Amino acid sequence: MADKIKQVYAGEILDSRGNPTLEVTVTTEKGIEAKADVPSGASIGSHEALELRDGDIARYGGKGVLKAITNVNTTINEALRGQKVDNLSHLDQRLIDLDGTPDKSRLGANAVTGVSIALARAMAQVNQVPVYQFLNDYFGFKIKDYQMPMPLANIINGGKHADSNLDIQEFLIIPEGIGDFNHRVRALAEVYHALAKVLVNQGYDSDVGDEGGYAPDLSANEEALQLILKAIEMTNYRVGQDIYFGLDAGASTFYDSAEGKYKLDLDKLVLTSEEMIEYYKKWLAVYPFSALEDPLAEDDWPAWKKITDELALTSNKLLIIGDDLFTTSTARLQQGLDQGVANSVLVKPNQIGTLTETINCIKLAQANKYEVVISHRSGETEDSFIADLAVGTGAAYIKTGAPARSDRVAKYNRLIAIEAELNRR
Ligand code: 2PG
Ligand code: MG
Repeated sequence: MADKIKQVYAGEILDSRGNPTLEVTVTTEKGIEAKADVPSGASIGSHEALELRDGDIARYGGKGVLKAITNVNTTINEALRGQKVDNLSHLDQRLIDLDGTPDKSRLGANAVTGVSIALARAMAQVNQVPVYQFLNDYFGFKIKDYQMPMPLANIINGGKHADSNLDIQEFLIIPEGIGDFNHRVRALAEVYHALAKVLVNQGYDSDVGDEGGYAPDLSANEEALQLILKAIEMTNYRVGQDIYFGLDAGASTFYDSAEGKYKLDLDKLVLTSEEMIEYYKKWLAVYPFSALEDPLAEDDWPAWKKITDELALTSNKLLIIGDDLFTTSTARLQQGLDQGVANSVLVKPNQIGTLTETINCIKLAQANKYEVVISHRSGETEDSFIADLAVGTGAAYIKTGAPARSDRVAKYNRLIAIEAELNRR
């Protein structure tokens, strides 16, 4: 007889920034217990689903999540209790219907995401398979040979993720030329440690930002690239063969929508959309880039179209990734597909709510040959679900921070374990 949900329960825990978040537990009548911890963003796209916070300044400065927790423990628990643990999309649809808003603002996207992921884990346990395999089987990806994703690792943090003067949010390294996942992680760690030496030698801080990357004050945004170049050169890895550059500009955070200008305070520049594109092109001519995420603001569609036409089509393999642009929404991704904007999508389950909606976005991207980059949030926990999500959906890339701090390393370690498990098969 099919197992049934006994209880859906949420409690308040802390994320990697020391802010409250939800831990959701699903228990079943046959004794299964599955958990999910919910991540949280800092540079949040305005088209994302709503993360419900209490707003009670006396508790955690207003960031408490007791309302979202109450929604799990009352409305959601009452609706799901007694349901069979066998049809995730059906249960996700119940969550969507219960919420009834376009942005999950009634129940809170944080409540919905936690429940959806905990349900997926419970179903994997019922089927006695790893989570990545459950996702592949249940959602019909038909992957026979699982591939390990290529990591994009943020080793210098700026923007809203660090108390540094960098306008650009994330400076990434991507070990495109390295085959084994295990070795990719080793390369990330070796470059990361070399970068600490470079920073200290030049008298800069080697303290870190929200995603474990260093957070020095620099003289210009481009200096971050120069420092990373030096760091790679100190290792045995070849720049532009083993390791490539990437960035997540997080451009919505320095775009002044009233003026229609990009304001790079550190570089003392106020740029039009066209000039912003030229700014990146100068960097692309010097450093071997393989990924540009959110180079332009979330609703600057004409400029997105221009940068896609100028860069994605001309250069061989440059990922132009929409994060705040697409917010894991099939509607916004479809708009991008219709207009020929970007060629890759960043996927964060809590930007949209349920896992089923997340998978729909992944499938829409894959059907249209857009690359999928599964992503952490800047506020994380030790939950490593996104590692299984990447492998189980055949996503070619994963972005999960520096190879440091447990909240980031948990995902790398889970991927190392998955690779070892696949190699033993
Ligand atoms: C991003 C993410 C993760 P946040 O912009 O890609 O790196 O940041 O979670 O703050 O939105
Ligand atoms: Mg981003």
